[in-house]
Amino acid sequence: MRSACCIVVVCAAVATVAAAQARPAAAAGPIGAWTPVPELPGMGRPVDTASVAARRRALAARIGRGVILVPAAHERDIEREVIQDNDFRQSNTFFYLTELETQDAWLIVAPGGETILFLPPRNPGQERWTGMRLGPDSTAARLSGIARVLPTDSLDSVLENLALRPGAGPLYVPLDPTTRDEPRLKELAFAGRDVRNLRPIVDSLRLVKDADEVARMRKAIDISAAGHVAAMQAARPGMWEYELEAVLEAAFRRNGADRVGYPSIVGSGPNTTTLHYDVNRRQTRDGDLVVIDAGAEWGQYTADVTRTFPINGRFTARQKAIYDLVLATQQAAFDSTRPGTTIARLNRVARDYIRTHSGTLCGGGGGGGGGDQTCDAYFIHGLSHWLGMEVHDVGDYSSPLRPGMVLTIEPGIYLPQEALGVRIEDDVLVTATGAEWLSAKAPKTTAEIERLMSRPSRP
Ligand SMILES: [Mn+2]
Repeated sequence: MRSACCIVVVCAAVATVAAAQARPAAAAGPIGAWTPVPELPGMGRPVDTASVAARRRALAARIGRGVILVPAAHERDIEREVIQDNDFRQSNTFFYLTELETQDAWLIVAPGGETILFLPPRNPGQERWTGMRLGPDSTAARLSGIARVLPTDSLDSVLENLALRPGAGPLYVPLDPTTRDEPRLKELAFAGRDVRNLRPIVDSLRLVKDADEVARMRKAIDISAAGHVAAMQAARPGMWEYELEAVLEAAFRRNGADRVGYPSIVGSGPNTTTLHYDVNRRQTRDGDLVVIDAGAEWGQYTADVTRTFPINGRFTARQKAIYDLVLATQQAAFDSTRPGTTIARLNRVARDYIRTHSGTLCGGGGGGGGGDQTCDAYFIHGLSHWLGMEVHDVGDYSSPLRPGMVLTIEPGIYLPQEALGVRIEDDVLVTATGAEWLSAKAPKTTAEIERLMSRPSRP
């Protein structure tokens, strides 16, 4: 399941580039453009067959003895299920092991990594409604890179032969909200089989992204940066928050985003201090700051980027003082990001930085002159979370960083008495020697933001 938000609330929780991003999509082409595979449902994207095979082998090696059984997500009934938000999205576990956006499929990975894909038979009458589906045939074998593809009605007999014979070892299935109502899994569990949860094992593999995953994330993040740039350029005092949201999400879609990774947060003035404000109904006023916390999803992976900017294009001295403190805090945390450290340690680095560099910027009566307290008491959420197929991605939060992990770094200071909140959030890839900013294409210094906003584009 995806989180509906983008900050971990618990405390455990470039101008030239910008100009390029701001060009009309037609000039450079959409960022998320790809070559569709007409034979896949929804003209899906090509499967990186080598990457998914490597993930399945890694999973089988981790498990040793035992058989893995994973269901795909099901078609949703648009008459009865979540009718305002009814597009099909594959289950992350199934996607991780197949990269197929195919409904009602099943996957078996047997000891040694032998893989069998089960697909429902095609139904031409139904495809008039749903569009083409992948069927159990040689096309599916070619596109998935899985040689053995069988119809779903043979799943039970194959499973009986393979997994349920004596000595076969446990049966690993994902036990999570997406499979809670899966009758087959219930039957296996209630039949007294040795059924174990696959999720913790897959989730630990998902912590370190492979090259294909990083490429997908870069695309989602570049699309998101283009959206933030578009929103900044469109901003005018008097605009409604939802107008900014529309500009932002139009740029996401124009650049090929599949959907938003989570509901976009567009908070102005007092709403900048509400962490998960996503109502987006207030009219902005001259002098407001705006916090936009929004990420596009592309190829099943999501970005999570926050920018704070003045609706009129100019930071006040007070806004700039708070902003620059948040920005420097983020840089301090980034400078400490390298293999071996932990999110908890980065959190401490950020808090120490705010405490020792904020003087008496916060507290007091507010109103523009600063106060009598350091600002760390106003940094009320966690610094970082993992990022991937989920905005708060899976995996153990105490894991020391390793190359290939992707996390957010998102300090913020929120002063409700001044209607002044600043959050800056970037997505960061851990490298062999340190870290790489993935979301640097969204302008971030006050000078960069003011420069961008002084060259507005009329949408
Ligand atoms: Mn976040």
